[in-house]
Amino acid sequence: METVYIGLGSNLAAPEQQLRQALAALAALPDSHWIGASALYSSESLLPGQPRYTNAVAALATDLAPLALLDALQAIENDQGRERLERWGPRTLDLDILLFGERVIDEPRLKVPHYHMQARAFVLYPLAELVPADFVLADGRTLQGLLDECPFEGLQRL
Ligand code: ROI
Repeated sequence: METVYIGLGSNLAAPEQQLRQALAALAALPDSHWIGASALYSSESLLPGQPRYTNAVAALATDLAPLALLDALQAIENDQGRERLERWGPRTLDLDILLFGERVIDEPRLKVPHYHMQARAFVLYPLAELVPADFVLADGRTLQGLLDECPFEGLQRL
């Protein structure tokens, strides 16, 4: 089994409820075991003019292959009414594979570690609740190093 970290985000249709429903769906994924989830965090959208986001990170142990996990996450997004209208648009639910064990994955549908995670407080601070303080990413960077570059400012722990 590999340990995977999944970023959750929502800024439409009762975001806290969307995240709680999604966490329950993640806990029920086949061939996987629940490890835990961070608190929920609220922050402004990185793109102006959108509602605030609620974000969290979940940890699972899984025997699913990366693309099978991605398919399962997209099915959960779709179940919760995700409509893919515009890239970066507001969404009922976004599920991103942040880290997949130690793997570096570079496929058209899936890049891991997730592209933007290194600079996003709403990913790094929840992730830091789930991993040891000396956690090292597949590319050698430490989580602490990323946190040092990424102010907590603007993030509200719910
Ligand atoms: N902003 C926040 N705070 N949280 C998100 O999950 C998020 N996701 C996005 C954009 C629009 C970039 N901004 C975000 O895709």
